[in-house]
Amino acid sequence: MHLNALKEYDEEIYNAIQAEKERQMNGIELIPSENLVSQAVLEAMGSIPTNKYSEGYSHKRYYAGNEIIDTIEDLAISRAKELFGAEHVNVQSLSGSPANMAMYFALLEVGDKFMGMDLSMGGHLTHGSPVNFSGQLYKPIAYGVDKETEMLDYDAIKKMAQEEKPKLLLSGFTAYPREIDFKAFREICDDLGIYCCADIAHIAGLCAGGAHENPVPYFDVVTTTTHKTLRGPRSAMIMCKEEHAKAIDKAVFPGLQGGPHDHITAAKAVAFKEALEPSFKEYASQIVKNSKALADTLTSEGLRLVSGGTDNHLMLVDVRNKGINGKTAAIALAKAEIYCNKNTIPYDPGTPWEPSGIRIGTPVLATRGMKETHMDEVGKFISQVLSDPENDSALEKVRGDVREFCKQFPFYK
Ligand code: DSN
Repeated sequence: MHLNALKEYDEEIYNAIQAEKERQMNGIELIPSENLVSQAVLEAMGSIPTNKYSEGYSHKRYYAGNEIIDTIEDLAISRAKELFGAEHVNVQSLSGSPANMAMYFALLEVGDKFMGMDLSMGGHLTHGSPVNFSGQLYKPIAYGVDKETEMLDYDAIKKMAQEEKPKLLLSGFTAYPREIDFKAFREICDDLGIYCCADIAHIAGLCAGGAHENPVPYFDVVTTTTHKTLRGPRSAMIMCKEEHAKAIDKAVFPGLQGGPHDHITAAKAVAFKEALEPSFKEYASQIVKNSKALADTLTSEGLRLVSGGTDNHLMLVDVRNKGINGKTAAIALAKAEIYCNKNTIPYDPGTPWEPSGIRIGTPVLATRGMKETHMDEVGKFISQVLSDPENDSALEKVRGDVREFCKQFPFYK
């Protein structure tokens, strides 16, 4: 990475950025919402469209000099449409939470009822949590997973929707390890005549790469971040049916945002071009293959996985049979330079701060070129740490092995 001007002008920030790069390269990154962007995406993010103001939309701006920004935004939109089969795309949304806010603003009135997944079962804060605007401005009804199978029970969701009569049913999760039956959600919404929406932030890359069902062509509104499995810059977009295009665009600007971040729009366009390459299909499929292989190793190491396994990029590991909670597990793993996040599991007797599980995933591993065969080693590193989490010298030994292992998979120069 060439950061020459930065190095010369601000050594403290330069050194911190270099140290973060080293950390990312030395360790095993298992946080399923993270990824590593390409050099081309990085370059677009650090480019001069950042200097521009361009309130409004392509070819209808409130500031002069936006003809080239229009080209950038048009390219991002047309590539996103092609990638997901979307009728309309808003690429100005700044991040996942504002994208969901725009979706609610466009389709609901304050005080309306909608159904989303409980945060503690795998939903997101913006799916109706009481501590979030989505739970404060609207009346959220939370559904969860079945207590036995720890999977979505579509009949139960349907029954709840029939009883509660929400105006909108939201699918899409941050900690659900199974493939979502989007068609089942569509059927429930069709029966009740309600909006059918999804937040596919976690699985967007899997949907784009054909490794997972893509709901965009037949859902009303689908939001996503662009930086998770989609492997783009830290941002978001909203895809919808043409009939909702005006309301979505109005909700984003002027409803919620001012000037779009044009350098990030450029980087999104680059990421979408990458995701349209045939190699992205292999990438999406490799994420899932790695995830299943890692799940197999962890299971054979005696760890319990929520729902018994995974169909996507992530899994939830219930660490209680190691006599620890998710917080202790995540801290011990980080000492060995293996990064994950503590996470609640369905019907967790613990708290969000000290939950019973950890959430791990494989998007970064696949980006670094790891295959199923490497997952055995990754799983065994995890198992070694969780079997002896208080033993600092054992963790130090795993850390050394992890560093050696990671040297095989360089990414940033
Ligand atoms: N914070 C993200 C995650 O880690 O899943 C969701 O926005």
